[in-house]
Amino acid sequence: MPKRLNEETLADLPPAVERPRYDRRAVTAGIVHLGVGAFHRAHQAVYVDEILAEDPGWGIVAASLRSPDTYDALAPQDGLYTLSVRSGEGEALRVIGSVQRVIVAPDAVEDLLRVMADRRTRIVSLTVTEKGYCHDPATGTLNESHPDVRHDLQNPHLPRSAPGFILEALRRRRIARVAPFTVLSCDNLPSNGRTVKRVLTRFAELCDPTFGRFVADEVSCPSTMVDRIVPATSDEDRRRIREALGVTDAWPVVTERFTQWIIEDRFPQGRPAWENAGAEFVSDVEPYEHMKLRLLNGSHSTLAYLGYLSGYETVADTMADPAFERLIGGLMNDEVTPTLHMPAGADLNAYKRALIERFKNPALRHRTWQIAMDGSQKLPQRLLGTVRDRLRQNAPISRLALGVAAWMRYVTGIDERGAPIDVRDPMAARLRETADRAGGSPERLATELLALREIFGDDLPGDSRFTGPVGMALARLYAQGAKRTVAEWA
Ligand code: CS2
Repeated sequence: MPKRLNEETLADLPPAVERPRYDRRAVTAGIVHLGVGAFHRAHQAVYVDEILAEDPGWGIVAASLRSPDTYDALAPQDGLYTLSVRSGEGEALRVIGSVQRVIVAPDAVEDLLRVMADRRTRIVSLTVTEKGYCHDPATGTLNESHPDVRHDLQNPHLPRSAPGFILEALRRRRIARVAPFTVLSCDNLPSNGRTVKRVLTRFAELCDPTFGRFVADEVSCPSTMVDRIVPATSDEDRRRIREALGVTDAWPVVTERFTQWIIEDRFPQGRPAWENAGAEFVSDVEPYEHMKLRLLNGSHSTLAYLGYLSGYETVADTMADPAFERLIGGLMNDEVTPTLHMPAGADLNAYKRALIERFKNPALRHRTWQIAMDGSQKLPQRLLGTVRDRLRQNAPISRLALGVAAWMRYVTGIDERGAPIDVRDPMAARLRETADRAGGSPERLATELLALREIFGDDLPGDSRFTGPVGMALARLYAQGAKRTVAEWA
């Protein structure tokens, strides 16, 4: 039985494996991060790892809001884990040391609140996925009937949700006259800083109007654009990495070489010099965010639904089909690009070319099923914002409509061969009921799903320039399957 990766075995790793070049004992916590999934560990935690040698005051205390899995993996490893960067040319391994501690929030509410309220914590960052914001995806406002919101309003000292934890910690700091930390959303939401601020302000207002004003006036929530493809770690990854390290890492993370982080520079309590690790600071993230959400994530979701329905397991498998590559090229160039307004100097053509190569990366097994998750939360910012801009220009949306129709076909929960699909979505039960009501009729399915205003808003369901192409694409998907429909659309 090989030993475990930890402080003690770090010295025995093969020389090719990079490891922290700073004294971990000298590091103190400056950041509390909510949502310690693979993405955080392959992105922000790496940017922090790079600056700890010059500034050891920014270690990370990371919390899982639900499951103890990451704690169970990393606690015996002193928070250490391996970052594997894979491309067609091979694999580079590096041990990351910036996560000092992992807390399982439901088991240690008080502990987590204490660290968040501590004056040394100057940033609280989040990767809690779209659904973690307890918001209405179509409008970006707090969903006041969300069960976690109701729970946290009634039990503010025992929060469950990310906004609930942040507000309780801010309330404690306010009483103790400690300045608020900066709230840094690192999720794929449109204007994620503005969205989290809107959600927090409304939530605080519902507790007490004075607290609501305090949050509105005093809490800084810069927006960020985050980008790195990080598929779920597989057992095969664990095995390969164990062999290379000579010790067991229970939860390495596997990613691509590409990484990007664009951040608005509004940190009243200070921040790490992340620019020294390659992050870019700008005054307005929105154009970059649109570019990324619409080109990368919009294409990803389109590939995920159509690829899954066509029987492809990964994005790379899907992109190996020339019709899919043509479809995605057309979607990006003809339908998304005309809606983007980039600052001078941004090279969209290079960005799109790189994206196609990233999607094709044969070393990343990014499952279409994984990206297909939580579509109800993703569609609005990935495809529907683009649709609205196109309709405003009276421009065609056939490929965007095909992506939306493929989502509709997917959430019925039955694939093209009649086998069940494991649809993961906070609205899965409702989506399934809706599909059942439609009884296999594409027209009825489209009508019923389009009536979900928390996804499609009040405008799109009544706009035949949208419902027409979606209905037509869905009819084709039913009549001839995804593969042939993609070939026809491409
Ligand atoms: C993906 C993203 O799972 C998904 O929905 O589209 O996680 C994507 O890989 C990242 O946003 C890339 O930065």
